[in-house]
Amino acid sequence: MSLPPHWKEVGGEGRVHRVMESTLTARDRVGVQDFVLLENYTSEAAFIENLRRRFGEKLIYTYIGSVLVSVNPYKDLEIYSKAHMERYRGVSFYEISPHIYAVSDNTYRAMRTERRDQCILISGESGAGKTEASKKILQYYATTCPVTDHMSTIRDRLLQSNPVLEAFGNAKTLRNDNSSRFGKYMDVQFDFRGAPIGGHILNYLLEKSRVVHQNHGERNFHIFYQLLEGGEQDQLSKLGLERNAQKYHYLVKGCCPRVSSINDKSDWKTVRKALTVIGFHEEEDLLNIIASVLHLGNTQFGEGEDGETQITTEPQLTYLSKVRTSNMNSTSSHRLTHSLILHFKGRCPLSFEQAVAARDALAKAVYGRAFTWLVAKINQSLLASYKGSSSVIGLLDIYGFEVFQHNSFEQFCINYCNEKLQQLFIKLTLKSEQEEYEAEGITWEPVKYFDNKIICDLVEEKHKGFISILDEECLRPGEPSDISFLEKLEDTLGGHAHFVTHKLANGKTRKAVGREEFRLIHYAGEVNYTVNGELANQSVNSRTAGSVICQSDNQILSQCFHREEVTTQKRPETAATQFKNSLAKLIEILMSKEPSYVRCIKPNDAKQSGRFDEALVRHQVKYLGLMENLRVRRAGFAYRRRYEAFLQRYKSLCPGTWPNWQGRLADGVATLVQHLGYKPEEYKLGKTKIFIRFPKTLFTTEDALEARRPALALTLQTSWRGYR
Ligand code: AOV
Ligand code: MG
Repeated sequence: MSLPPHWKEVGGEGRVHRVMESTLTARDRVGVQDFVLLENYTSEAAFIENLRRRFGEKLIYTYIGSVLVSVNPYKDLEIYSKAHMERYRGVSFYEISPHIYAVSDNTYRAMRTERRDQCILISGESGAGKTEASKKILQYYATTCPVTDHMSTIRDRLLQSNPVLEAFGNAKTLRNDNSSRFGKYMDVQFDFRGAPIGGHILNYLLEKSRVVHQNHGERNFHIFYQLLEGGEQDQLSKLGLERNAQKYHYLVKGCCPRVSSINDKSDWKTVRKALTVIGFHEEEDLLNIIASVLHLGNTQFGEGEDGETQITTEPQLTYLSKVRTSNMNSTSSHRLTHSLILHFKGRCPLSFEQAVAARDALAKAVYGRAFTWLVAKINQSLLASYKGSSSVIGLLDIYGFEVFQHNSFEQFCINYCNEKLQQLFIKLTLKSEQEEYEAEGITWEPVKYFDNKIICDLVEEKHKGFISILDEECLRPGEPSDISFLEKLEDTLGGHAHFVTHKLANGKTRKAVGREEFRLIHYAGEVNYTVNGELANQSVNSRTAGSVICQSDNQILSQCFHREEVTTQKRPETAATQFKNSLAKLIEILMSKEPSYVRCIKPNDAKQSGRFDEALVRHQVKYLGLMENLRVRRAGFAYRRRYEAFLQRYKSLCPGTWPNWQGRLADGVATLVQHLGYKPEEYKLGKTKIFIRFPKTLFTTEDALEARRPALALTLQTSWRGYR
């Protein structure tokens, strides 16, 4: 088969030719591979049908302009080999089928050519494939970027940080056998040659409640089971542990010690190896902490002779005091007892329930701090020694919008985080569209969309936002109360279009919202949050326990609990304010970079391959804001293409431009589209690009191209992205 001469030129060195022949098969062209090409782009049904058809052909990736939509296949597809990675190197989006590697590569090239920091924001609900996507991106860079011997250490550490963080921060939930229970933002730093030279991780809101409680069918964090299954016998004996998860109260709440898809024993080996690669020397201290949490969980309380609360499980206490100080003595043991059973304020004895709560709070605090410490440790190992100019690509793998039967403070934070990210998405997408129109000298036509800023304000506005009210209630003298908090919320936020309680304006009650609940109308849907225990959670203060711990000989623990923090009289910031501040910082980081988006979708709730549950997908399409995204993308002009690329592709259709156009590119394109019969309302010519309003115009031109070259099985109708 002889190719039209101009095809060899495109992409240079015959790359496009090779790419087209080897990758775009008939199967690849099922549906449209860019949603902007959908004829009926406002139809949600057409959107879902396109996803479904492609998913049926194992085509899990589809674009909306520059956004990658990914549907979890729940099976290993043969599309992640080194050969696949090679295929995506240096190739434009529109030349090849959609892939996470295309996003990885485009981002990398944009960073290198424009010298601008990039970030890839991965979102989607639990189990949709966010973490897998972020790992694939990292693997792509690790494999395709140039590295020297010295840099291979950093590269390996970047890769190995994953198994460690997953062991400590992931757990089996009902939705995902390997669910990340923390948010993660990771910067990968590249030098001027494009080699990875360092990294930095920020972690967000670890779900600490899991340390002491798991819902039915769920587990605690993987690391506990890994240690018990994989740890050597003498190691376990030293830690006073038995090789049986059933023995530990903190591990049996979910009645699910084993998971068929998980091999704790081999995962333990992987984690140990990863810790070695990271250059970790505090393993003993770390194991001590894991063990101490398990011992804490087994610490029981009873009533003493005078009705006071006592610890009834002596062995645990002995062990715990050992953890803190290597030279065990009776004072330390005594102090810990006190920290557990005495209230730090006024030293009043704790009731049985309070002692249990204090114990659990201590376990959560210890684990949470150790996790943060671990992240800091990994960051040290990823610190670049290189001081020259560098650029970064940030990867954000953060929890998606969540709605459960009962939603608590943790869901509130997660959903608030999603509001902020949606806000960022709206700002940046609209901003970049608008900027491009302006740069090209084309009139910007405002796009209608729902701006969720109103909900962000509801949560975070100074003095009258949700978090301010929560802080005020927690900082008020006396015990904070859930009821008065709810009343205050009502006083301040009642009447807000996105805030609802059980009280109706006419004095009646709304059945759908309980008395201890409030409802937020998020951009993605309505969620009822239970206030019950909210404040207790917020003001739980493990200061007494902390003050004992900060004297510990355990290196990790003493670094985790700083003395000043536990001796200060000031109440610490509430968890909500801390979270708000860390989110604000995250948004600032993201705003300073050029974003790319990966939107992950979960096809069914059964973790099954080949099953596409339309209702479930529709729900996600809605709350990921995909239709909105498409609408914005299509609002003005569906496509834009640089003049040279447009001419290159279609010049054979017009005698005036074939075989080569000699004049100004813009004039060449004008000649070409005039010959093709484009109507004035169908297109606009900018400074460097042609903007085409409807896909149909383009399809007609594509059809004409194909009619001219029947031998070339090429349908850019499906692959043409027209972006950048
Ligand atoms: P998540 O990160 O989005 O959930 P994961 O990335 O952990 O979800 O994916 C869940 C599971 O789906 C994985 O363990 C894999 O078994 C499977 N999976 C995901 N993506 C792929 C893929 N591209 N190919 C094959 N299998 C895949 V959560 O962390 O729960 O929000 O908090
Ligand atoms: Mg995850």
